[in-house]
Amino acid sequence: MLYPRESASRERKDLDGLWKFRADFSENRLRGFEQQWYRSPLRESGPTLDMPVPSSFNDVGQDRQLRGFVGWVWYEREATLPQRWTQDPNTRVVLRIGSAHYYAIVWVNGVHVAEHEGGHLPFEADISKLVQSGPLSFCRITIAVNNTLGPHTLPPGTILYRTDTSMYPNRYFVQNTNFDFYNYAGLHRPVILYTTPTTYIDDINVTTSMDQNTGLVHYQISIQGSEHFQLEVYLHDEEGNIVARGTGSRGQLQVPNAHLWWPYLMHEHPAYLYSLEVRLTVQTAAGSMSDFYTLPVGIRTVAVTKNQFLINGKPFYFHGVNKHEDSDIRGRGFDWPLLMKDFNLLLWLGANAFRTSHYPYAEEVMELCDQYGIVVIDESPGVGIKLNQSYNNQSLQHHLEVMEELVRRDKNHPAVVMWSVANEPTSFLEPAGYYFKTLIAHTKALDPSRPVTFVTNSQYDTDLGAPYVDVICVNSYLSWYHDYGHLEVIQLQLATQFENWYRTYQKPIIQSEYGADAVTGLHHDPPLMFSEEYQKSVLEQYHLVLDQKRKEYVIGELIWNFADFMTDQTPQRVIGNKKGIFTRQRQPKGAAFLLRERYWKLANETGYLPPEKPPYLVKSPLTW
Ligand code: BDP
Repeated sequence: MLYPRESASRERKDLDGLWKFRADFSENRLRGFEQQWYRSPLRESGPTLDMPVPSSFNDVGQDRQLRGFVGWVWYEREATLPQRWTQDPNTRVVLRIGSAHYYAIVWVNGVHVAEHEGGHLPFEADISKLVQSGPLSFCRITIAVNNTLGPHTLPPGTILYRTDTSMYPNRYFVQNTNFDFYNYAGLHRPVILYTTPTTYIDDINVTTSMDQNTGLVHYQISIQGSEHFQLEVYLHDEEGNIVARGTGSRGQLQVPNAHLWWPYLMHEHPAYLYSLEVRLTVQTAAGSMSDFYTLPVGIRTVAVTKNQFLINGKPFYFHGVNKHEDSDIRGRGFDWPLLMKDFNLLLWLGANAFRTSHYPYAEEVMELCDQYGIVVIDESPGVGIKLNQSYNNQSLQHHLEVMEELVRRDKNHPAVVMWSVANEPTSFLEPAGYYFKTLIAHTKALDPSRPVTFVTNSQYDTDLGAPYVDVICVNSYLSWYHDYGHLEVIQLQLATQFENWYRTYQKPIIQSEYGADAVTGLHHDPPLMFSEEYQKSVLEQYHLVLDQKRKEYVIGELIWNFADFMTDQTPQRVIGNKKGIFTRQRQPKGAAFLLRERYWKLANETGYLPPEKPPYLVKSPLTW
């Protein structure tokens, strides 16, 4: 699925801003459907709130009930359309929702146009007929979103009905989940309208390889709307020069002396991006019609050996973070200032990679990773898969579809070097073997160019999914969830962990999570749990072992977590998880400085070090 970019043939209208909003507090949560709230403007069926989009609805208001609301919420907004969109029969008008968590139903002018399951991937509807059928120059968009998670959703969840009326009110229920982040909900990413001609470039698939110094760009383009068309493709370098050209819907472009796409801190000129300009021409009875789309292309290769991860044939060591899409007030809502702050912090830290724990991130994030050279392990929302029933056919089928949507969306990003199909499933349960075998094989069939993994916290000798992964990604919280306070056991336990996994599988290993909570500003020396000193000490102990094992088969370390983040309320969480090396407001704890020293040292050993660390960036952001 192509990211909606403007071009000479495509326009885009952003629908960000305040939408009308109502949560359906009726007992069965179905009043909106019973009364058909989509039929007429929302204000006519009852009171509405103003709700920003993109944003989670949870933390914007002062209402505790709305914060924790489970069920259907209704969004609505009217959009005025340019006359050409509504009157030109050669224009196709598409409504695109970047992310609606979790299940969404969409109506335009009261007519059902789309339904989508899954909160982290985009979906769209062709609404041309609807907006071109009358004299109207505006349309009313209604989106009902349900955040309920069940045994077969991704992530899974359970609704617990509390029936003891001596303890709970009538029909009382709570949403339970098996993951450690708040189930924020709403329209989390941009909602837009865009146009294409009625015959249009539907998808482009690019893979790259190298033959000596010649870069090879293999492309495949799919067209919708007509079978009779001409296609021309031009590959431009960063200066805008055409370096290769081709025709037809598939082919191979050769780029002599290609500039490769290198990760941040691995090369003097990281993240080199070519642009693939695609021009479609169709002859119709009414004349000729064109569509133009330009896709950024990074030429790079990825390969895995039994103890290395190779990018462009050179060993790559992941030194980076796990993130969340999470911040004050907006929850999981997309926000440009926050995004830039996060990237500036990654550059400052000397991080060259992150994992999209525990769901796909916004497309704008992936674009920035391409541009800055931040390598991505792209994770599906397969988190919290714990119960036996979450391995059944219905769950597997949905998981396979989610991987299809994810690969379709992110396949062209050079920054994405590996897919992660899940995080910390109960992969020792009997049905997990078939489940992960099928899921990983399917993902590899969708994209043979990238390795596939899932992140485990099971034991090396009982994990039934590990035989199918290309890289072992293992999480451990030594001296945190057990041996509380006993920093002295970390080195031994970690070395044992690595040796067991490597001896069993002979595959490279990433320490995909490790860390400790630290409440910012809380100090204690000698270090005690929850102090900044303890967090630093845990990391130091891990680093001693990582420094030995990275000479052998450990190929990366990703701290848990980049920043503090919101979770459900439990006695273990003090307004969220505090394992961030930055606070939720993105201010550094002591551990951030420790990691910065380490990451720059690692970069110095393994890559190219720019003359000065950021904030003096390698390239000025203004030119990016
Ligand atoms: C890991 C999970 C992560 C949690 C972390 C923690 O993968 O989502 O937030 O533990 O407990 O098990 O801090």
